[in-house]
Amino acid sequence: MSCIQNPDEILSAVCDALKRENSFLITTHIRPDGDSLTSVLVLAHVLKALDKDHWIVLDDPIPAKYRFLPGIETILQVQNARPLTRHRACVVMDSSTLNRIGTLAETVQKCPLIINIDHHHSNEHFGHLNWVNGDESSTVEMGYAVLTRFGIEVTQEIATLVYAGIVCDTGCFRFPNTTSRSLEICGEMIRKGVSPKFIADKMFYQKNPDTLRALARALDSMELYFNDTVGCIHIRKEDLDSLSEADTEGFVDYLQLVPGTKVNFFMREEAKNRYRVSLRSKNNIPIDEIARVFGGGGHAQAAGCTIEGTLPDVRKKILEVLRRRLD
Ligand SMILES: [Mn+2]
Repeated sequence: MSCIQNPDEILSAVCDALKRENSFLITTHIRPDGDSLTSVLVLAHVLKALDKDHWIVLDDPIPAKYRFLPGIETILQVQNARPLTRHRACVVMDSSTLNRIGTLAETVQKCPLIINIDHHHSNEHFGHLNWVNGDESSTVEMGYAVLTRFGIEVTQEIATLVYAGIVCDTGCFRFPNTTSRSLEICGEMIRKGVSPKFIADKMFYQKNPDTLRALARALDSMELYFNDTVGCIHIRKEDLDSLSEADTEGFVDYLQLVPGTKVNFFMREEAKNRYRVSLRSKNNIPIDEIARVFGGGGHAQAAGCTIEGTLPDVRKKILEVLRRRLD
């Protein structure tokens, strides 16, 4: 475990390790999102510029809405990427625990050097080198800091990745993690040729008709609890047709539009008696603590977990934990 605390010192240590080692495995958490995907792709640009052997390997497939990201085709699925053991160093990005990277955790654990780069407050510092800063808007912003430290030219491709990652993790610059620094970086990325409309459309404002029908069914299930401070919606497996988890991402955010709600959640039936729960908090109730009660995690304002049980059971379990927190 590293004992370096100063963010600048740790950034230097990360850069030194990237210069020193020659073969890297780069990975991120399961259910990859815009920040995790852009983070690993930006880091790959750094390693490419340094002329290092590197592979990006993920446990889960890439959701369709992120396939526009430049370089996304270079990301390998774990089953197509064996053998992985020859890598000297492993960079894990945007993942608060080693378990969150899924089946790859076993391979990574055997790696002589694990570099952990993340912005989750709850990060478990599982690396040999841990650059964890909960005040960063996104992990891609940390990747961008590495890139600029090496003086690597920001191409339009890189700019698209950085902008997209920040937009994703700040919810289009709405979440409290939006910093002046993130906006400055995004301004710079626009100067490099990024189209804000193109990226916002790709990530947030393009839905196929099936997704909108599913959204209508989910919203129709809306219930409010505790004097209308907690909202919840759900969707059954049979109403999902072929929709993926990425398609229903953001459904919970519609509950956030109700002014009086403090905490909102969306229960998505994954299998019989198993629900994926997305939680959102509007003020100072750290929702990741609630998710952690059920073995999940995330950020203070946005978190998730998987809970076993029937729909009423799952709802009751969450409401009970929330009741204690809201008192
Ligand atoms: Mn992130």
